[in-house]
Amino acid sequence: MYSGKNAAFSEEKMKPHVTLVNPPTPSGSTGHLPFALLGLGYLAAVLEKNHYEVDIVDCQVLKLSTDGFKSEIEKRKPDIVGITSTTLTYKSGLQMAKIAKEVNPNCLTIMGGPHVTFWDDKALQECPELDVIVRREGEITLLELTQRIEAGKSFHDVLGITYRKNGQIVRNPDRPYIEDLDSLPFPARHLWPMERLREYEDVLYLAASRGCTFWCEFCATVRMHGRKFRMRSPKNIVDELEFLNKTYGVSKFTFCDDAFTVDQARTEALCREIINRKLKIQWNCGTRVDMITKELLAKMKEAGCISIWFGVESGSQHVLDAMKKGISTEQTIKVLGWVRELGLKPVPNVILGFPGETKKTAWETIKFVEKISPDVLGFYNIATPFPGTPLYDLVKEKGWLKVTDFDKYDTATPIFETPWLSMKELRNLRLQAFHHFYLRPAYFLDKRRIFKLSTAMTVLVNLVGYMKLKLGIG
Ligand code: B12
Ligand code: SF4
Repeated sequence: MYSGKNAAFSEEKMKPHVTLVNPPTPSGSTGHLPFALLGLGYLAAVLEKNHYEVDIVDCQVLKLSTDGFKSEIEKRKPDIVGITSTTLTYKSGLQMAKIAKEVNPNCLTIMGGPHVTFWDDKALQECPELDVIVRREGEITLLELTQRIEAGKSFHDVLGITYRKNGQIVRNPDRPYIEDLDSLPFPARHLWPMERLREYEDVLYLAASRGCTFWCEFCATVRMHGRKFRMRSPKNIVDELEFLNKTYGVSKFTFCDDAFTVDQARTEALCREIINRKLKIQWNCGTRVDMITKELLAKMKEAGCISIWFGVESGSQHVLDAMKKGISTEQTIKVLGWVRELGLKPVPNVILGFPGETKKTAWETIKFVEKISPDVLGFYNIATPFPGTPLYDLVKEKGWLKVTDFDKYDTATPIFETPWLSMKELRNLRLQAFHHFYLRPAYFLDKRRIFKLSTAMTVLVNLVGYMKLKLGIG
């Protein structure tokens, strides 16, 4: 266990070396193409700005095995190892902490991110090799921890951390959110092998805001980033776009915000800034159907927006209301219609299996999605009770939780069972949803794709899946 004081630093006044780590995803889980994570990128940028030596080991980008990670740590010899984790990467993150301690028992191991923020005490109980949990936003907390280590001082009063003191777990008060997001430097993307990342996908990710004013039952954002929409200034965002465009020659961008257009006036100002600076870029974003107008959509298109993810979630009003989503199916139909009319691509994101869902409501959703978006499918996610969400509290309280292995929390695996829908039924419904979408004549006879190999492959895979499900195999 870490004592909280590091004599070596106070005597020699050395600058601590920090290594930030993105752990691997569990094998078999559905993955996204790797990219420079914004959370780690911001943490690194703040440390660099304060003249600390920092590097990043992204196990997903480098495809590192446990041994590979160990030799990276042996080579870099960090004094502080900071690991990020979602629920899905939590267990592999603990493994990374163990390895770091094995290589150097004197290093300080820290974990942060949207899982351990709500699993802080349990993480410290489950992993003796983990010294500190940083809850919620981490930039200032990690900086203060590093400064304390450098000065050889105790970090026990640093806000926003959970740690051990005399064998007891102590949770310090929360740190207030960073109100002025413009004060943050741009994420330190240069610490990733950018050329290699661009071979996967020539798109860069950025975020214009943090937090959300809504509070959907399945979402962790509000407890994580606050029930308030904090947005960077249009100038600051476009400065970053321009910088990325000039530095990396990239012209395609994805905004990672949960609900990009919550502040519609600012979104409009952002679009004007992009247009005024004559940036030749294309971008996409995600938002809610009740936070957008036809005029704003037109402005977004003019500024380079090409597609928008929508949290459609369900085609059943009953389920939408249970989710406390605060939107109606009519709103979704209307807004996705505008999006198409303007020549933008709407991508619906859907959740199946929320408490209250029945086979009937799930089929309402499947048909609804095919109606509002006959040619593009976002994702059929399984409702997953991530710690920190109201859904997690509900599922625990009702005794419905069946799967506690976080490696399975990939939103493709049923985790809980309700009186209305069994896990087997839910698993099958999700598969049927994909089969139904891709095996419709309207999909594979579509003029734009009928002779494409990728269409033939998609249809074939779904046909095989459909047959297997019918025959009860696999
Ligand atoms: C971009 C994004 C992705 C990207 C990148 C994921 C990633 N690891 O960052 C992709 C597309 C890969 C992705 C995939 C998934 N995602 Co996602 N994603 C997001 C999204 C929209 C933005 C993340 C982001 O960049 N935020 C901005 C940065 C600044 O915030 P941050 O990442 O939280 O980092 C800060 C703090 O957490 C903290 N911190 C983080 N790490 C560390 C480490 C240390 C050492 C310290 C000190 C602090 C610290 O400090 C950072 C700076 O303030 C968030 C929602 C959100 N608003 O955060 C969901 C979110 C993270 N995703 C979520 C989910 C569920 C998933 C998937 C399971 C979905 C799926 N169907 O596959 C997968 C799992 C991926 C995985 N490998 O684990 C959930 C996570 C819930 C949970 N408890 O795990 C979130 C919170 C969405 C939600 N509303 O519930 N996702
Ligand atoms: S799902 Fe989207 S709209 Fe709902 S609370 Fe989360 S971020 Fe906000």
